[in-house]
Amino acid sequence: MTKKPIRVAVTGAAGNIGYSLIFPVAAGTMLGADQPVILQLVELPPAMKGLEGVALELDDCAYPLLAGIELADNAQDGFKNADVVMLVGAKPRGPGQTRADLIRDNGPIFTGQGDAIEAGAADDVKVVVVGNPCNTNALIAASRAKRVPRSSFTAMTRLDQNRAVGQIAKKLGVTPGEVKDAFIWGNHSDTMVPDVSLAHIGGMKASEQLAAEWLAGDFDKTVRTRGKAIIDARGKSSAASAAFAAIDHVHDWYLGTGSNKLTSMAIPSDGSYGIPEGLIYSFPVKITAPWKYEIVQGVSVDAATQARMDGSTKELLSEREAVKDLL
Ligand code: NAX
Repeated sequence: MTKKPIRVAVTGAAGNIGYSLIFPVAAGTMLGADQPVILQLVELPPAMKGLEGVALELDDCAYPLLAGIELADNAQDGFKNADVVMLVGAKPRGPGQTRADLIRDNGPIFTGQGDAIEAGAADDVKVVVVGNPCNTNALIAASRAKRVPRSSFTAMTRLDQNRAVGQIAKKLGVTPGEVKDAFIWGNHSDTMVPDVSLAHIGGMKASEQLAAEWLAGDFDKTVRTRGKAIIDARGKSSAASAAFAAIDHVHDWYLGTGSNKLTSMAIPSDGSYGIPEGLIYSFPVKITAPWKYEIVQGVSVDAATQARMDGSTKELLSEREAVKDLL
């Protein structure tokens, strides 16, 4: 029997990431090869003409699973009955703009979108925030949608995890699929903490195969600063890799992590590992059932990692302080 379509709303659908994201979603890469989807694509009014062109291309792909395409120039219409909401659209950081300025600039977008989720999305809607600063934007949206459980609001650190896996695979000359259970703590910013303490390749711990000096040096720096390296090389920020990471995030949340025991998701802290409750912080999580995650407990955190995790916490607390009037 054909399954009921899942309604997936995407903001910024005509932007760089959006254009790489919605085609594989329509193809079944995110929610499964037998799962019909209805795309609810949301853009700002000036970008609607471009979005209409994207919709024409979606028609032309004749995706067997695509049960509908709806376009909206506002979140209230765009999020109606949505089962999954992917908040990608946001203003990019302008020249000379600080992170604090960006937070203030983008914050109001996420109050409006949180209100729209509250007003019209499905009761059991699941949300992933990609637009930066994604952790704090997720906090803002969650605080406006009181009807929806906080745990349904997440932010994306999967791109950072994938970058870590990619670096390890390249170093060892294996495929990324052979590298398991690397993850990210903290904020999606350069205070993030890539952690390979649970990682393994071919049944051997990563720490037994990789030099500690490389892990603490080049590896760590490359993962944390990869976004900038891509902007420097392409003249544009990551788009396809970010889109596929968003797909991985939602895929694993719904369908499980496959041969990995865990994945990274920025989620509301429950106080685990001393992270203040409610802060949207990236943890290693295991998926226990469709749309259910649990923080992996018992990871042994050494003093150096703890100090860096505290640094990311401090940054997130100051971001929260900067938007406290929006919460
Ligand atoms: P683009 O500027 O190419 O596209 C953004 C799109 O969003 C535009 O089409 C714009 O019209 C639309 N938009 C803006 N405000 C909107 C609103 N209120 N409602 C609906 N649509 C809206 O940016 P793109 O390269 O696609 O990046 C999007 C966001 O992802 C940025 O905030 C960026 O910083 C963030 N990223 C997050 C990453 C992560 O790992 N969490 C990595 C990649 C990326 O940098």
